Amino acid sequence: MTATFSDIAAAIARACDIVIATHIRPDGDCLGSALALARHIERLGGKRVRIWNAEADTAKFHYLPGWEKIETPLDAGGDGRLRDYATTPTTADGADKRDIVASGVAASSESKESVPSRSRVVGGSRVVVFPDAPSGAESCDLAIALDTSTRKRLGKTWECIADVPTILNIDHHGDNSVDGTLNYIDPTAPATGQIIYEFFQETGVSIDPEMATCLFAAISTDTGSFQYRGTDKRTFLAAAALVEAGVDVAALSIAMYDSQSKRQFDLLRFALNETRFLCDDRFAYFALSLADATALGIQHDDTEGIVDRLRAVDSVVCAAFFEEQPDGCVRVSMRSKDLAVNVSQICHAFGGGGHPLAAGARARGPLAEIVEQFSQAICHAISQRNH
Ligand SMILES: [Mn+2]
Repeated sequence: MTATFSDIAAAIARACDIVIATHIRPDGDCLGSALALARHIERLGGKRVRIWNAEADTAKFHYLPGWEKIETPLDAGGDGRLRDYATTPTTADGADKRDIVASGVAASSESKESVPSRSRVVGGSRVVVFPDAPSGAESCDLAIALDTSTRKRLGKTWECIADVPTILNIDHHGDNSVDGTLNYIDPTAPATGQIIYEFFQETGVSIDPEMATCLFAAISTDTGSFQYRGTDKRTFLAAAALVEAGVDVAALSIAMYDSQSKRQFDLLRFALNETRFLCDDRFAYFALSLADATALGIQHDDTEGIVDRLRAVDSVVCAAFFEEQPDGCVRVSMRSKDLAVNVSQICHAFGGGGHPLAAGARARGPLAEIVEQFSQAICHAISQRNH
């Protein structure tokens, strides 16, 4: 069902135990939006609210007030470990029995414990009991997915919230397919942070400096610092109101944009050397093999933003970054400057998606083959554009 802001407010008002779910490869938009919304819910009082992300390391978002509250879904203890969540076959009586298997060196006696089916009836209504609950009494009656266009993008978090009675899906991706109980999708918003800001504004929520900082960061990071298409008067009005509410723009901007590691700089230097141009310099791409990533000592998320550098060349209409993954997949990240070259459509053909001018996919196959397949599709789209 399509939701209005008052539906969202009512769903939050009704709920007692709320989980905010954010996507894998988290960005400033999903985490900033989640933290601002969580703070609002906390201020309402009488509710429990948690923010979940399936990836353990969100420390680079330390500039978002409250970032340390972000948890991995099966690790509410906050020790930073990400646990694998293995599903065992359904039992004869239909109950779904699951094991939690701790991964890595920290595996201990608790590493394999049976947990009951997560869905049960409490006080006449169905709630979900999470397997991480020490007493088994922990429950959740509202899950809010933010900035996430597909269930898959939530990673393991989706498995944990799938049975929650009400799933509220708030996003700005036009191709959102999460299909929650309540859906608020606004593709005209350049960031989920702007939707959350407008929700606060229209439902009379006062925005404190911490919430303002989170939302400003969300909007700034998703609009390429107020540059991308979709950034309009509405965006600047939101930004102005957030600055008025207490954002320290200069300090926040340094934390967001002028704090890359030397390792990331080395990767950029390598990327600039290795970038290839095709299609009369209108398509630029950089392909990073696992061997080169290892040699450079690349860590999770170091590659963020590389593709944007390739787009900065004046002749380039479309830029792509290919990253070989340890699991045999290639992660593809694409940017376009022209709506006639719709990278979301191209990525869809390979099982991915996103926005018309910024999209991604994961394709299985050798790096060189994937590069070739995408390059053909992109060059075809670029050449069609001129006819
Ligand atoms: Mn976003």
